[in-house]
Amino acid sequence: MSDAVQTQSNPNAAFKPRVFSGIQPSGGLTLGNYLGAIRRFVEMQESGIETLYCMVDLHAITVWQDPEKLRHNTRELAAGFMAAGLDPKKSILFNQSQVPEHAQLGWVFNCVARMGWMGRMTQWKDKAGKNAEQASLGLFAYPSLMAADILIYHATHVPVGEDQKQHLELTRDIATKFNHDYGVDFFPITEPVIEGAATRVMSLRDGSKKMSKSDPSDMSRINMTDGAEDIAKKIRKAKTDPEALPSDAKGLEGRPEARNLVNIYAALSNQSVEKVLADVGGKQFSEFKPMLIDLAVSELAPISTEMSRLMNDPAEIDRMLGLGAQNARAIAAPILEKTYEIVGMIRS
Ligand code: AQP
Repeated sequence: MSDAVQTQSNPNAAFKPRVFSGIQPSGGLTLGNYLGAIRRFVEMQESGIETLYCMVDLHAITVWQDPEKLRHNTRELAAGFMAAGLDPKKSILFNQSQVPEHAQLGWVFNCVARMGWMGRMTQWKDKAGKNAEQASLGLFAYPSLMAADILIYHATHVPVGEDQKQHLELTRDIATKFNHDYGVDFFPITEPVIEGAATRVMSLRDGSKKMSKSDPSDMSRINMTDGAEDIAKKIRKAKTDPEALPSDAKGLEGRPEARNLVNIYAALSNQSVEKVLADVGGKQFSEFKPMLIDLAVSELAPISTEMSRLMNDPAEIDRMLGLGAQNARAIAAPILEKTYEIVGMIRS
């Protein structure tokens, strides 16, 4: 069992350990998704806990998606999952819209969650910006559907990047309020698993902004489909400062771009930041960047090659997603039925 699952205090002793997480097919996968989420997904899969990983297409349409691109991105995300080591024989891999119980439980949670809770979400504020009146209702209610994604499986642990911490807290609030309102102990209080040197990979152009698949600048991110040349170009052009690298983590304070590249190096090489700085401290970026390029290419190129191989057979990806959805529904359907019974719906 994963250390993260074992060592955290367990308010969910009555629930079987189960891991759920999802990624939006709202663009191509980035190095941020890979280091912050997918690598952790693979570790948890290999630890023997039951794992479900979802392409959350219903979340993706909270902002406009071209239908053909959405279909392509969903298949590409499935290919990325498998190329990075997720195995449909070990994990349940599926897309959200094929499991209607997510949206059905999401509606119940829309009636449990409060408007004020949603309005405080920083991702809502960032994405809706000053134009909240024009944002979709779905974007506002996004965290309620996310709570349903997790709780429809009674998932006890959710591996995510740092940016999702607030949404996970809200999931816990929804579970707590539901349990309290109906006088039950039905939903677990899910634990986020946020670990590693790269829980928040930053933009290569601006160390204060998260690396994101929807950033308008392609130079801000490394895509999991980028070839060696693009990876090298983006790292060579990544913003830095004129100082040499420090030899301890304290020396990265106030240097967000330097910190980001060191964190990426540490995560890709499975070393601590301290160990990396002990080795590279005193080097200029002109020396460090080629080291990072070699490492990133050697780690990412095989994944991108495998993704394109898998993308040559979209029918096989669709078949795999269909099977995954059936397996997911086998867990979700009884939990939805029980939820409906608890809230007083007639089931005949
Ligand atoms: N930069 C990042 N560093 C570490 N982890 C990250 N994640 C995303 N960006 C980083 C983690 O990846 C998982 C999937 O995220 P998502 O696609 O559902 O939504 P997101 O967090 O909004 O990701 P993006 O790339 O920024 O997508 P867009 O641009 O569409 O909003 C999550 O676990 C997230 O923490």
